[in-house]
Amino acid sequence: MKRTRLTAVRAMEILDSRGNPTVRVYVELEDGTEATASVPSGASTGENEAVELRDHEENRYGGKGVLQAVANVNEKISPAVLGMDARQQSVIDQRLIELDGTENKSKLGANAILGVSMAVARAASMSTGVPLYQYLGGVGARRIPVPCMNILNGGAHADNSVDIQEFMAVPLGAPTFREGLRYVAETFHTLKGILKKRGLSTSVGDEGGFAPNMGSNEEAIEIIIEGIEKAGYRPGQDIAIALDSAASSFSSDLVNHYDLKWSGRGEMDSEGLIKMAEKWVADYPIVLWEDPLAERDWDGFQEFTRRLGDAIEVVGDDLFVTNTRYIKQGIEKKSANAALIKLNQIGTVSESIEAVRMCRDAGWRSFISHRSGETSDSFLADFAVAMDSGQLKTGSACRSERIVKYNRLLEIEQELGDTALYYWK
Ligand code: 2PG
Ligand code: MG
Repeated sequence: MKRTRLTAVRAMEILDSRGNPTVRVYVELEDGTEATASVPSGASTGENEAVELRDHEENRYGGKGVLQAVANVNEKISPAVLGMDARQQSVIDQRLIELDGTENKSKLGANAILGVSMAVARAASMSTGVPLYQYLGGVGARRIPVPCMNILNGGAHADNSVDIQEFMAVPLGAPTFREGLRYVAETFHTLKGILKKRGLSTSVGDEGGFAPNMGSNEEAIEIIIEGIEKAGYRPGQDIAIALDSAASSFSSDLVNHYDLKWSGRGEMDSEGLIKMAEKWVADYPIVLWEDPLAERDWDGFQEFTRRLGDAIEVVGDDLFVTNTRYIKQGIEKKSANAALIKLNQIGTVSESIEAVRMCRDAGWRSFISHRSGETSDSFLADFAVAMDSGQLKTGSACRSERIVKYNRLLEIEQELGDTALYYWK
């Protein structure tokens, strides 16, 4: 009999990749296992995300301290879960949800709750001697996700003249994850050379993608295609392109009014954006488009999916916030054909798994994602393999908080040897 009961649960305040405070949780089990987990933090957040509890004490970290969330772990969550069996993930997560008692985890904070939820999963996997991806995904978990590498940043993630938040290189033609990672890392480096040659900035945005001032969004796509070719790959066949518009960040009413303010292209309605997207999908090798419209623009999403959903993957991020309540609506209304999955948008490992399950049952894809504020925790890599989703985004080929996830995937692939699977669809 494994001795996997929780004997200690505590938290501390650490810094994320932007230098803002976040929560790290430590748990211990009866058998002496010790595990930690650190919680990420977004910048372009959806309004229905679970609440990230911040102290709002202006004289500490500009109000961004998380000492209250830390205290909630130490004083409220710890006494409620001590003695519970770490292998009972869903029971523990349910306990956390009930202890909080609010719709959006605003009482204890999703940052406090998720830290505990992740640390419990990790501790249970360590104690049982099963790697985290297998512990969460079962012995059949052997598909390594295609790394959708964010190589150019704009919007709220950068200080430049590009509206689209993320331009990703998708190595869908590679035979293995290791090769796919090489394809896109080489493209990243080649792109740097092209930008340099043109006198454009090679400084990077929050997720490590370049953030140059381009003449237009189209020019940004074209320079990426040039990078793919110059690196020796065939655009569309070896490496395709994925976009995250994060359109809520340039919509004043979040419904139908958009202003492509960073590029200066100006105002348009949903129909204008959809027409623009149709042209881009016809002109460029785009295979996936996340948040092409704003988070309250359900009609726009529906129309976008009606017109482009057969050609590309349409992903809802701010629209669904990893919440089955909204994903269900999306499935009924055919608002998309995939959901982005971010653990801290919903706040527990079990609810994130539920969101993935709902997608799978509907024939949708799930796209596993980091946040723009990250930590050195590689949990996401194991989670992506466990969820069998076949696709993940975790930033560019620089910044260690991104690379640590890629490196963990390399490890998993090596461990699986010839049994590892890698394919786009
Ligand atoms: C997104 C994410 C992650 P943030 O919009 O998809 O890339 O950004 O974490 O800032 O919400
Ligand atoms: Mg997004």
